[in-house]
Amino acid sequence: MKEQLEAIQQEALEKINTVDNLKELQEIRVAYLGKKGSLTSVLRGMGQLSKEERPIVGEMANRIREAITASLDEKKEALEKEALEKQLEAEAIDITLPGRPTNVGGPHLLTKIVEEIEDLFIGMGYEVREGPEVETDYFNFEALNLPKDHPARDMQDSFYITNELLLRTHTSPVQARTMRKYGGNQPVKMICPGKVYRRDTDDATHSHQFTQIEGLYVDKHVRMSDLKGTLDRFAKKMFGEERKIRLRPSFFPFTEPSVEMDISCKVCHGDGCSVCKQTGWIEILGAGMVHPNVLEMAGYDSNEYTGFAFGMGPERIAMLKYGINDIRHFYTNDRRFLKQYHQA
Ligand code: 2NL
Repeated sequence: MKEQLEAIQQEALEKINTVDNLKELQEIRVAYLGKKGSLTSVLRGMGQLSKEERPIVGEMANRIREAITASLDEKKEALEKEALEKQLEAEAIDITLPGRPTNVGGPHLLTKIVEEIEDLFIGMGYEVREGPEVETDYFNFEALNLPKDHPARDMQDSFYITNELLLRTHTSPVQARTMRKYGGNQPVKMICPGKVYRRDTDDATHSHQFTQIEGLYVDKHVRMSDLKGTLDRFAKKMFGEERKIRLRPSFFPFTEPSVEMDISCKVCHGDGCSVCKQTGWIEILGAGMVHPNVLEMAGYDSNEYTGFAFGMGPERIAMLKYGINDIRHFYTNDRRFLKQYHQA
């Protein structure tokens, strides 16, 4: 019986040694130590042994059972560890891979230019006002000294919605509305940025929809020199303190006298080059003293109140400032264009 037990031990330990998976290991456990296992069935035969032999064989059987159990447990632990390591390796994440780049957006160049201009005038005491893009014929034309038969109405072909409603062709109606609201007895100092619409064929310098910023300052004793000083400050802040301005006589139905403002050319400093078309000057905006008719229609006594107004196109300002040669870049939203003007 002792030999039998020893043979079982040796056989079990060898099998445990060579097994390479948990399933077979469990089968070995059952085959030797289970209810019908070989060690168990040998022990069942212990009743046939003599009294002297029984404790010796019993002690031996216990030792063998412990040895097999220990070996099984050790192997189980080893196999489990191996399986865990394999799993961890298979599920490993390579943290050295570079991450996916995130695209960070930013304000459109036009938005930034408009805000820069706004800030500049806020600094001079102006308030920023907005108004409707669908306007009445009255506020878009009539209130700005452009009566129904005025030839200037043909000058700017408009998008009409009904006989009385159209897409505004300039932001002046916002100013006309504001003057009307202040009732003719309070000063007005405002700028109005916004989208405007004209029936134009789009090309490098024309767009059927573009942006305008107009400014208006109405008070007692507002003079042409106030306009000139304000525009000079604006031009130098926007384009550089070394820039000069000049005013040329012009015509707008809503201002009298009317002027156009040029800034000195940055490229040639007045000598003449291709940027300024050999003139040394670049046109920036239109302006003038508010026409008495416009003041009177808004309820102001034009003998007591005077004012100046100006209008500019932020697209043009941005094009000059950054050397952009096509206004359509502002509206086609090619990211290669847009991303040049914001930091990621
Ligand atoms: C230009 C010229 C201008 C105005 C706009 C204005 C508004 C009121 C009264 C008088 Cl309510 N004038 N606006 C005046 C002169 C010129 O714009 O070339 N804009 C791009």
